[in-house]
Amino acid sequence: MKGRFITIEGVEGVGKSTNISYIERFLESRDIEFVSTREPGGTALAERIRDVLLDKVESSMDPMTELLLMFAARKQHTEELIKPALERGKWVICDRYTDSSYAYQGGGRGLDSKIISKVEKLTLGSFKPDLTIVLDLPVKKGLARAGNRGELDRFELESEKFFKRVRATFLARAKTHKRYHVINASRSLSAVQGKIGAALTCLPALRSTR
Ligand code: Z5A
Repeated sequence: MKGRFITIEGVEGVGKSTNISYIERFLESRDIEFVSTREPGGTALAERIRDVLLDKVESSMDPMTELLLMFAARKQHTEELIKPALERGKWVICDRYTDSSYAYQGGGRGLDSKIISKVEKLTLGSFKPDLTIVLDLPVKKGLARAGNRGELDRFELESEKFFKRVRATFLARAKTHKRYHVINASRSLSAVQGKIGAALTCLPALRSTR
């Protein structure tokens, strides 16, 4: 792939959207063409699956159904948008990707990570991000930051315990590979963005711009 694939992860309210805007400005200032996208979603079909996944009417959704819908949306998104953009040399910034499935459907819902890994291999093969930024924040702080945004979706209705398991899974996964950069999102926005900039310049294509 000619472009680079960057994902940004973390529990609710850690500042993913806010910091994606920073990454966009960072790449613009270096004349790097990029596409910003999100999961679940990113294409017309995947956004329709997102609507089902987030709809609180679907309170009886089985965890395995939820996992398969996440990967169905991801497969479509990856083949229709992400890979073609990377092949054209564009960078892709994605708000959540496969690590969220390990954290939410694995850590949160209790599905075995080996099963998730099988579904990942079946749908994506060995395709993975080049860089994954995990924004980390105590769950209470994240929920407080995200609060007051109107009606809650199916995930936002989950308990603090659920989100603590999600956070723990992100942190455990981040220890397994050098593509992860964990950033303390409790700090000021400028401090967080300084760390994100440093993580970006670790990518081979940007090393010379350090
Ligand atoms: N999901 C899943 O289960 N499995 C999967 O495989 C995938 C997803 C891909 C999609 O939600 C849901 O799908 C998600 C997991 C599940 N559910 N949950 N929870 P989403 O990603 O679309 O939405 P979200 O996670 O709920 O994101 P969010 O609430 O929009 O949060 P955010 O983007 O991380 O935060 P933000 O909007 O950038 O910032 C929140 C506020 O904090 C805002 O007012 C900022 O100005 C402020 N902020 C940000 N940084 C700072 C700092 N450093 N200091 C002070 N204030 C700050």
